[in-house]
Amino acid sequence: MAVERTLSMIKPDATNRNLTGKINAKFEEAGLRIVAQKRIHLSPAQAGAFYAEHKERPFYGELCEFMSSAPIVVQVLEGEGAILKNREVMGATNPANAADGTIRKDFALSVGENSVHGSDSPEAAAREISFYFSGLELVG
Ligand code: IDP
Repeated sequence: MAVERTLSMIKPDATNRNLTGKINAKFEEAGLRIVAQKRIHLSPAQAGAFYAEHKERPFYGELCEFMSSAPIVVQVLEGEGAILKNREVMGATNPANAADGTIRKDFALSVGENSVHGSDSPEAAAREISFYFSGLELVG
């Protein structure tokens, strides 16, 4: 399987509860390497731009408000099959449906406040990584 990179966000509900280290441990235990990472605070407009593909969905306003409510940690994870592997480590969108041992099962509060984001395709990963990181910030 090819080595891939994927974009991850540790969301406000998790940064508020000081869970960055515990979540990063799950990534590293799964063989995902954190090759870039920074803590930022999105404006509502920046959150809206990141989630533009969801703008027709009923939860879009709530999602943008939540994602700009506190700092987030944005990161690039690297590894074999990293995009799918990260989705597995994250668990289902709704923590009620997430498998045991996943980040969302262990830490998420609700379907909205679900602790992490991960790119869902190679195209999304490329777009989302370049949304937050320049080439100079990505360690080879
Ligand atoms: P994903 O993050 O698992 O890929 P998506 O369906 O792409 O899930 O939704 C993006 C984000 O929007 C979710 O992670 C969650 O924070 C939020 N979201 C999704 N569905 C709902 C909902 O029904 N109510 C509130 N927020 C939602």
